[in-house]
Amino acid sequence: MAKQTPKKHKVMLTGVRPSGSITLGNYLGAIKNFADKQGLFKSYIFIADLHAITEPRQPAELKAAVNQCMAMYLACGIDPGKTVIFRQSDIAEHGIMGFIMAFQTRLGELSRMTQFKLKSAAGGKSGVGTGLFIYPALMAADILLYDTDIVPVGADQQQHVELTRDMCQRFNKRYGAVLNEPDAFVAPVGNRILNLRNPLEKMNKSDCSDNMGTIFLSDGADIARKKVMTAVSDGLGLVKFDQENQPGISNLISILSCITGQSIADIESRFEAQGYAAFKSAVADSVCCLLRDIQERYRKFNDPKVLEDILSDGRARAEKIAEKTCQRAKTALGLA
Ligand code: AQP
Repeated sequence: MAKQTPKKHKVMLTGVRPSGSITLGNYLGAIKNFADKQGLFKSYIFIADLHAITEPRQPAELKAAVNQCMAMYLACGIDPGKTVIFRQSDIAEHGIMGFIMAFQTRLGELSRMTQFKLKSAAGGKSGVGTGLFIYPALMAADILLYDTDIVPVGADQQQHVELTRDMCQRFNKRYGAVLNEPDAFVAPVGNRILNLRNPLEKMNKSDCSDNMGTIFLSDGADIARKKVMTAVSDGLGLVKFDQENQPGISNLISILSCITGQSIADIESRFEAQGYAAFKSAVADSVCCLLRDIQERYRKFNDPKVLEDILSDGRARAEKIAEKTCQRAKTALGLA
């Protein structure tokens, strides 16, 4: 039986779909946490382009979004010297392993996924593509192929990492200790950045409020400031972290805390006697400063030759690991 060999280093992996411009939610919920920890683990980050085709897209737009995502990773501090950066569709094993993992799950489990329920309800059942239903199996494959131990994700993806653990346990129970069981890392603050116009909804790449509820990492300073200053608040006039009664203000506190590293308690006391205008202005300053730094680096890295070289190196390094794990799974199944 082909089993895992013991590892020298723990493995960390995450990915973002190139399904639009990267948002402040993607950054604070996943990319920043990954970048902060990349030296501590054997690290892999990928551009989840196969996940981006769960909905139909213009091919040219997808290609452009892949390059943008790649340059944004670098601009957000992902260091190719410490992290293997690759494009999911470059590694054929994601497709094979995704197919294998699809057979380790049940219709009931996939239908219970909150994101499937929310997005299918919004789209109307008849218009829901199979991709939305089945993609957690591909996500499990993405994670398991690299013997991943830790997956930094936002709260919306935690359930899918838990399902990955279930699939992994089921596979190992049937076929031996072949796959490594991962854990999600969900940061205590910033794991669910909310839409600035509707703080009951997650901040999404596809924003229904004329994009005024979502801060994109590519936003100019004027527009980003306007989005923060016009963010929905409440009539209480208190800068207090209370997600139930003050979701909009609590969201802005989380954003400020994640960007500056100040604790929630420190932020509350700093703005205790000040109104929302002063508080929002401080949040806007921190966001604009972050975006300015990211965009400066983005301009530096957005060179097709540089990006292609990094991706081709990442492909070679990721492929070696993915091939081995996939082979192990195929052998266990009797396919090799
Ligand atoms: N609002 C958020 N707060 C915290 N974390 C978030 N993530 C996404 N939105 C937030 C985390 O970012 C990582 C990459 O997510 P993705 O590529 O799966 O993004 P998505 O969920 O497809 O993005 P959107 O913005 O929700 O896109 P649409 O509008 O196309 O559905 C993940 O770790 C995710 O948890």
